[in-house]
Amino acid sequence: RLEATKPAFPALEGRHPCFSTTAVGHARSARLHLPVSPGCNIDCAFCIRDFNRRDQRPGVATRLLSPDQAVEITERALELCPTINVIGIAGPGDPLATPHALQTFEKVHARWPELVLCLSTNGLMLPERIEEIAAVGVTTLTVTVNSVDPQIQAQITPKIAWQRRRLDGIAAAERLIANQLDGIAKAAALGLTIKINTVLIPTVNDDHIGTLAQRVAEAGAQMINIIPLIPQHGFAHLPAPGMMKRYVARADAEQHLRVFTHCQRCRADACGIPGVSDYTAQLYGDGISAE
Ligand code: CLF
Ligand code: SF4
Repeated sequence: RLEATKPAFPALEGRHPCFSTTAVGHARSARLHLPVSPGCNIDCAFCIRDFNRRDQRPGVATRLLSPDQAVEITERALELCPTINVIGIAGPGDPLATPHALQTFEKVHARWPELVLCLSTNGLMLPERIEEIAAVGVTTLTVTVNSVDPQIQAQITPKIAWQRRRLDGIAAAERLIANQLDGIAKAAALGLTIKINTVLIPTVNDDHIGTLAQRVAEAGAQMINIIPLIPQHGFAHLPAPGMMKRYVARADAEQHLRVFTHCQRCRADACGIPGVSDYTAQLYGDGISAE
């Protein structure tokens, strides 16, 4: 595989665990997730957001932090784990549904300009906020795109909140997909490095991965991460995709994009090298109180 020898993103190789593409690059540096974004503006059928110390999955954090508390946590995390190079915001809700994520990035960037800032979003607000995202110093962007076909997307995200109104079904799906592709194109034009996260959902989007990868690549994405479904909530009745389904999905995606294969389905308050070290319990052990 290409990944084993040649970095796809030389400036990020060994500096970003999710944008390194050589065999050793992923385990060289750590990321800290700051759980500052409580709410969401869409409703994915597989998503349960929660605050607990137990679950190892996206959408979960120990507690919510204010932007100022996030700066304090960053300070503590950098002492605990000096290999942190990346500050990510990935929830527990959508980082663009509330203003806290960009306020936090601004504060972190002013204090530690050398750290890479990484944003993960569903993309609904991306076209509207992309200038601001780039201005606060974010350089790596992940957009979760689970389908580019409204018929499929309507099953995955049956409703969204858009311009103070609720959209359902196909109308919701069309708006979300259009904003995601437009947002990706705008982010690419501003020079951000863009990864797509796609949740692989058996019987729903598993035959659609090649088409999806082609469309997001055309829009300007450079990499894709296929994340196996955790069957829960509205998709609790579906099986998690087996090894063969994951292999086929990655092979389909690889026709169009670099495929990231080291994802650990991180919590929204993760701290350390994904899959290697975890400082979250130490970080939240005492001190900073809930909002
Ligand atoms: Fe965090 Fe995501 Fe940035 Fe990485 S995680 S915001 S791109 S710094 Fe990475 Fe974790 Fe997988 Fe995400 S392993 S869940 S892909
Ligand atoms: Fe959950 Fe993210 Fe979907 Fe919002 S966009 S419902 S936080 S998975």
